[in-house]
Amino acid sequence: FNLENDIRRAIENGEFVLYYQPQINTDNNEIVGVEALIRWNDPIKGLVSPSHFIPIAEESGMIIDIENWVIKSACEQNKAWQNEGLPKIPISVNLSTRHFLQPNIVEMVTQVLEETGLAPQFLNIEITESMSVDIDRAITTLQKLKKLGVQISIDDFGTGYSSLNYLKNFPIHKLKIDRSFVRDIKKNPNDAAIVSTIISMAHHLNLEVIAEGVESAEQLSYLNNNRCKIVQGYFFSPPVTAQQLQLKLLKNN
Ligand code: G
Ligand code: G
Ligand code: MN
Ligand code: NA
Repeated sequence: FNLENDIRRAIENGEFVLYYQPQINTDNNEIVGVEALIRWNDPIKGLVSPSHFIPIAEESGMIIDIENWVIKSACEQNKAWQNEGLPKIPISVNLSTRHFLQPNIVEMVTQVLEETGLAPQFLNIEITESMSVDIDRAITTLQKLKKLGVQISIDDFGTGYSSLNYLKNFPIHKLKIDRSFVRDIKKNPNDAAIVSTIISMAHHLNLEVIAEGVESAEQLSYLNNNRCKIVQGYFFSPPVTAQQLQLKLLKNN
C-alpha cells in the first residue's frame, strides 16, 4: 500500500471525479452556486468517499496534487457550463489548510484561471477555521486572492476556534454554517440560538450566509424565518454528477 503512488496513478488514470452539490436561493429555488466535492472512483473499491483519503492525503502532502486537480477540473467544468449558455454561477472548491499555506497558492490559482478562461468571480474558495496557524500569513494570502477577484468562504463555520477573530480580520465573502448546528435546529434550542445568531452576525458584517446540511422542510423554515435564504443539503439535492447538475442548471434558465 503506497498512497502516494496510488494517488498519482489515480490522477493519471482519471480515477478522481467531481460531484457537484447545488446551493439554492430559497426565495425562488434557483441555483446560485455549486460546491465541487471529490470522489475516488477506484477500479476495485468503487466510489470512495473523500473522508477516507483526504486526511491521509493531507498528512502526506499529496493533498496539494489532488486539490490542484480539483481546482482545475472545477474551473474547466464551470467554464464549459457557461459556454453552453447556462446561468453563470460561482463554483466552490475546498482548500485544505496545508494547500492554502503553500507559498505559491495565489500564482497557482491565477494560472488555473488563465488556463481555463474562467472569470475569477466564478471561483469560490472554501477554507476552514482550523487555519489559525499563522494568522498574518493567512490574511496576506486572502488579501491577494481577494485582489485577484475570487470569492472566499469560511466552511464549517462555528466548529473551529477564534471564529470571531477571523471575522474581524479576514477579507471574506461568505460564511457556511456547519451542518452540525443545522441538524438539531428544531430539537435543540441552543443550536437554534447559535444558528440565528450566526445569520444575524453575518448580515451585520455584510457577509453572505449559507446553511449546510439542510435535510428537512422544518429546518428550512427555521432558516428562512431567521433570514437565511441560501442553503445546501439533501433536502434540495445531494452532490450529483456533472451531467445531473447540468440538467438542474438547464431548468434554472
Ligand atoms: O462529499 P462528502 O460529504 O463525502 O465529503 C466529505 C468531506 O470531504 C467533506 O468535509 C468535504 O469538505 C471534504 N472534501 C471533498 N472534496 C474535497 C477537496 O477537494 N479538498 C478537501 N480538502 N476536502 C474535500
Ligand atoms: O465539509 P464540507 O462542508 O465541505 O462537506 C460537505 C459534505 O457534506 C459533502 O461531503 C456532502 O456530501 C455532505 N452533505 C451535503 N449535504 C448534506 C446533508 O444534507 N446532510 C448530510 N448529513 N451531509 C450532507
Ligand atoms: Mn465545503
Ligand atoms: Na462544511
